[in-house]
Amino acid sequence: MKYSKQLLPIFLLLLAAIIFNSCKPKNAGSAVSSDAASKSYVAPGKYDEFYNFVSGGFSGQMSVYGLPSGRLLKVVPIFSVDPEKGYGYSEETKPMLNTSHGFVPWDDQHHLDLSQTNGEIDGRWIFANANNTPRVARVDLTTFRTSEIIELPNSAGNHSSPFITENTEYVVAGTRFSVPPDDVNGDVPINSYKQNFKGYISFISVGKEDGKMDIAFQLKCPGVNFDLSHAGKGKSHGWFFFSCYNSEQANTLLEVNASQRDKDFIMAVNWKKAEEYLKAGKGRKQSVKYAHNVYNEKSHTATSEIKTEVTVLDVSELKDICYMIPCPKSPHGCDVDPTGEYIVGSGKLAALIPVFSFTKMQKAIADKAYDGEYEGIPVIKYESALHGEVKKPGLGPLHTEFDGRGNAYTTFFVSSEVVKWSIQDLKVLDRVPTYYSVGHLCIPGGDSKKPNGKYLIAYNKITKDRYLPTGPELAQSAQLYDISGEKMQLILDFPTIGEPHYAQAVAADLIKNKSVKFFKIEENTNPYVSKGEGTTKVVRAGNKVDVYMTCIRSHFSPDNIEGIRAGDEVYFHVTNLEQDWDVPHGFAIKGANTGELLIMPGETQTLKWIAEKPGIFPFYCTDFCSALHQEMQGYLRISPAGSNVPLTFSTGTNMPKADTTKTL
Ligand code: RUQ
Ligand code: CUA
Repeated sequence: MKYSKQLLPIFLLLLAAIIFNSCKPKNAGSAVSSDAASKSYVAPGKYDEFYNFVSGGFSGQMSVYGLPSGRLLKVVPIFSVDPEKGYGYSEETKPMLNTSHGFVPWDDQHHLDLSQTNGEIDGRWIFANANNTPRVARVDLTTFRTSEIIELPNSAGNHSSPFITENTEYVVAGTRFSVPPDDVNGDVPINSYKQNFKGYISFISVGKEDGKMDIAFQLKCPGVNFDLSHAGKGKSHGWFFFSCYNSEQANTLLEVNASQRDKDFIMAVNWKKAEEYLKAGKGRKQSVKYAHNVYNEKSHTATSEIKTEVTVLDVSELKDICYMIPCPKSPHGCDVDPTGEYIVGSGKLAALIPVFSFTKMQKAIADKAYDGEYEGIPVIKYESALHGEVKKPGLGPLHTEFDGRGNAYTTFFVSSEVVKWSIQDLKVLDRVPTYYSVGHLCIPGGDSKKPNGKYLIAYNKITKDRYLPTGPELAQSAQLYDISGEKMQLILDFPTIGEPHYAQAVAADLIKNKSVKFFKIEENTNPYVSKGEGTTKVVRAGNKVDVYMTCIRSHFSPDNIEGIRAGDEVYFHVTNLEQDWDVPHGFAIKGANTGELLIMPGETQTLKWIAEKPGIFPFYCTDFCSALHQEMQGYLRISPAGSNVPLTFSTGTNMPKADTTKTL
C-alpha cells in the first residue's frame, strides 16, 4: 500500500526514538530530592565530613573532594607532571616519573585503594595504579604527596590494580594485557598469543611502619585479561579474587572474539599458599628491569633505582594457588562484601549478577567439584560456588559497593542507574538513575569490613545536558546520593578532574589531624639547602652554576645575580625558610621551559634553567604570600659566553649607581 510505504520511515524513526530513549533515565533532571540543598550544604568556614579521593583517569592525577559539599580541595599529582606544583619539573621530583622506559610524563590512573588495618581504613596511605606503563604509587596522607612509585615487570595495562589485603600486607596488581614475559624474546607473531602470552599478577609487600613497597613475588597465570580484583577479608582473608575476560585468548577484534564464551572467570588466588611455596623456594628468579622511586621527605628529593630481579611462581605447576570460577559474561567489577563471604562478579554483557559464596567455593575445592581445567587450573563448577543470581538487575553491570547493612549497590553503564539489592536474598530493593553512563561508585569504606553507609557517589562517563557546554568535551561528573534511608536520594552533582574511575572516601577525622603543616628547616637534609640567608651563595663549576637561594616573606636571597654567561646551566636551589602553615613560595624565571617551583615551608626545590642569551632575566614568586608578594622578585644578568663580568650575588646591597658605565 502506498500509504503505509510512506509512513514506514516514520514508524522506524519513532521506534528508534523509543529504543534510544529507553536508555535515558526518566525524569532526567528532576529526580532531585526536595531537601537536597540542605543535605549537601556545608556552611562557609565549616569542614566537610568526608574526604573523597577520586582517580583522575587520563589526567594521571588524583583529586580530593570534601563530602557532602563536593568542594575540590586538592589535585595530587601522581603519574603525570603538574606544572602547578612543579611535580615532574623540579630536579627533586623528576626521578618519581622515571621508569625502565625512561622519564614518562603521563599515565592513565584508574583505581585507588586506602590502606587498611584489620579490614578497616586506617587513613595512612592511598595507593594508585598507572594503567599504561604499569606502576603502583603510594600517596602519604599526612602530606597528600606521592611518596613512592614502583614499576611492574611482565605487565602491560596494569588495570586490576592496586587492591590491598586487609592489613595492607600486600598491594596487588594484575595485568590487563597478557604479553610475553620480559625475559624472553617477545618478537613473536601476535597470533601466537595462545602459546606465548601470559598474565602476571604482582604481590607488592608494604612495610608495616614506613609503607615501603617491594615486589614480594609474581604469579605467572594463563594469558587472559585480568580486569579488576578485590582481596578477601574476614573469613576469606588470605584469598584474592580477579575478574578475567578474553578467556577465548583472542588477539584481534576482541569486541567480537572475546565475547564468544558464555562464561569467563573469576580467578580465586590463595595467596597464603603462594607464600608457602615462596618460603619453600619454589619461586624462579627472573631477570627483568623495573624502576623503584622513593621520595624522601627529609632531603625533599626523590631517588630512582632500577631493579633487575623478580621471583615468579608458576600457577600451572604449583597446584592449589589458583582456581577458576565460571562467571558470565566478560566480567568487569569483582567485589567482596564486608563479611568476606560473598564475591560479586559483574559481567558487562550479562543479564544477571552472579554472587559467589566463599564457603561454598571452599567446599567445592575440598570435594573437587570441578569442570575440568583451564590452562592447568581447576575450574570449579559454577553451581558449586554460586550463592545465587540477582535476576534482571539492569543492563551492563560494572561495579558494586556495600553499605554494611547487608545491601549491595551495583552500577549499570548501559541503563545508567545504580541498583540497590539485598545480598542475602538477592532481591532488587531500589534503583535510581544516574546522569549518565555510570562507571564506578564509592561508599565511604565501601570495600572494607566497616562501610559508612551514609552516602554513595556515582562517577559518570557522560554528562550530556548536565552542565553548561564547554566545547566538544564536557565535564565528567560525580553524583552524590544519600543512602541512609530505604530509598536512595540524589542530592548533588559535581564535576571531576579528568575521567573518574574508582574512588575512596573516608571520615575526615581519620586524616585531618595528622596533616603535616610544614617541614622543619633544621631537619632539611637536601644537599643544596640554605638554612639561612647568611649561607646563600652562587657557585660556578665550568658552565654549571648552582644558586643556593632562600625565600621568606617577601624577598629572595640573593635577588641580584650577575656574571652568568650565555650557555650556562643554572640550577636554582630554592629553600623556603618559612616555618608556618600554608606559606609556600613560588619561583619562576623568564624563559624557564619547565614548570615553576612551588616550595613548601622548610623545603628545598631545584629548577634547572639554561641561560640562553645576554640580557636581564627577572624572577619572581608565583604564590601570593603577603601584602608585598608583588615585591618578591629579583634580576639575573646574562653576559655573553666568555665574558669577564665577575660572578656576584647580593640582597639589598647592589644599590643604584649614578655613574652607570653603560646605558642603552
Ligand atoms: S574501570 S569504570 Cu578502570 Cu570500571 Cu573505570
Ligand atoms: Cu612569596 Cu609571593
